[in-house]
Amino acid sequence: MKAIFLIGTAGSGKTTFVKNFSQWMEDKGVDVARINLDPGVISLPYPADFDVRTYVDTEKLMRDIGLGPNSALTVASDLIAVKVHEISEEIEAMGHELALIDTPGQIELFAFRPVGRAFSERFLKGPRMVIYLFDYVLMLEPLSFLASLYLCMSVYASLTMPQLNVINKVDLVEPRVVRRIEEWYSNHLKLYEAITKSYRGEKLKLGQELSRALSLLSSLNKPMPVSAVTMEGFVDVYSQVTRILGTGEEFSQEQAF
Ligand SMILES: Nc1nc2c(ncn2[C@@H]2O[C@H](COP(=O)(O)OP(=O)(O)OP(=O)(O)O)[C@@H](O)[C@H]2O)c(=O)[nH]1
Ligand SMILES: [Mg+2]
Repeated sequence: MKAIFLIGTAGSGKTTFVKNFSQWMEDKGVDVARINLDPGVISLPYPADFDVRTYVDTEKLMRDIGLGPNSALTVASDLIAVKVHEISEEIEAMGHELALIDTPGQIELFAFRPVGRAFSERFLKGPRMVIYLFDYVLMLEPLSFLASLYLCMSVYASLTMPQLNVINKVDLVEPRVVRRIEEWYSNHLKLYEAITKSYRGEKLKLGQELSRALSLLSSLNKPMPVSAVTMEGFVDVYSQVTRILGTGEEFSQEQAF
């Protein structure tokens, strides 16, 4: 079974994306399993074929060990990491073609803890990839745009799976904002100019330094605009997913992006 992990900052739309993209793919005849790996979610808007909350109970961890909500989630995340084999066998036995996997709101709980490494290396038998969701709301200012790119790159560095980067919630922003963000991404000089216009002092210095290092991020694919709500961009996402997962062969950087 092939695997797609949805990763992104809190509220970026991972769960909505899993709900609507799985439905969209099913309508195209793809046999999709909806997998919830978020131990902290209260309710899900899609019928999960597998729900990690059957393996770990975050509220019980809070009650029994006296943990606060965030440390209970980190313990839950580490408990899931040691169960990767068991979870993988259970899902593989369902015999679906593709697993679409929802991950926790706090990005670090999955991407930067042992669970991320375990799932990126040992989950299911088929090829795996990440769809990384940027959120337009966090990319409107030059410095927050840069912070978003560096976070995306950190996820790639941590998991080293082929990563398709998309910017979600395009339905909420005006076309000129979409164009501006595309321009900052493709033309570093434009971003440098925006930084120079927007900031003074330490922020200006930091922005200039960070934008100079942008060339280091050239291995990131240019993020595609999508909307998990209106489904705009799903066709393009699907064609990239097919390209990346299609062959089932070992991926190389060139194949991935
Ligand atoms: N307009 C619009 N709203 C969206 C889109 N995607 C998600 N949302 C909204 O954003 C909010 C958060 O969406 P979720 O799907 O719960 O986001 P998430 O990343 O799973 O959130 P956490 O798991 O809490 O991190 C909800 O109110 C969604 O309806 C989108 O493409 N467009
Ligand atoms: Mg969610």
